[in-house]
Amino acid sequence: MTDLSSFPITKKWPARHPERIQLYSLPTPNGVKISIMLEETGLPYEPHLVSFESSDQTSPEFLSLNPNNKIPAILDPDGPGGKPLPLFESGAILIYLADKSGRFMPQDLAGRYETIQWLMFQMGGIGPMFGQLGFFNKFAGKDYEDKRPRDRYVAESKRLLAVLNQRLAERSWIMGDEYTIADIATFPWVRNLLGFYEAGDLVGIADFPHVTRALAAFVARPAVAKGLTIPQRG
Ligand SMILES: N[C@@H](CCC(=O)N[C@@H](CS)C(=O)NCC(=O)O)C(=O)O
Repeated sequence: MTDLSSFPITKKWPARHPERIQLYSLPTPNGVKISIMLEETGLPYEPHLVSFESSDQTSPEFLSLNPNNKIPAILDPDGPGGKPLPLFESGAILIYLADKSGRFMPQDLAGRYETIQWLMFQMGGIGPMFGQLGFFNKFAGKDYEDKRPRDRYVAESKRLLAVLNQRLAERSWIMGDEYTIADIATFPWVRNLLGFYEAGDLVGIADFPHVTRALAAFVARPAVAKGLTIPQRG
């Protein structure tokens, strides 16, 4: 019987199925990357809701797994060498789950590095820039009189969308015919930009038809539809 009791996070979020991957998350664009990946691979997992309303992410139990107080995080009872592996940062978790399942990552080394390159493009570009645009367009930053910060993130988001649009002009997915973790990382953020952040017109999304076509194919996948709802909000 797997025992995860030495991990303090399991005191706040007890593992009912300790033999399964424990997911600590919330259905945000970073969180759903991992629930979608888990749904796509079929790896058994147990989701736990980390509520921002009750500041769960800054609790000592959560910080014991991720000192950076951000979701998503996982605890795999069956990590390398059969030992439990705690992991945070969605890009690292996606690579780990791709390696564990043998899915959604090209088998050849050049293809692997190219996929990681586009994953990093999302992690270092699309995620942080779209996130700032959301802040300045919809949340607290929208009341700032000085529109220069907002305009800076609009311009940068447009530039990133143009790069992605060009990449997708002659490919179904970021890596071509093969759907990979680069897509799983990227499209939740594009969806959020157009939906929750209400920034479609602001970035001129009509100028990026290959992006919207791939986004439509992404959200039509059953595993994506399911992953977008996990963990269920209380
Ligand atoms: N680079 C991190 C970013 C994670 C992140 O920003 N998570 C947000 C939700 S999308 C969060 O947990 N925010 C809570 C907080 O900042 O207190 C990753 O990709 O895992």
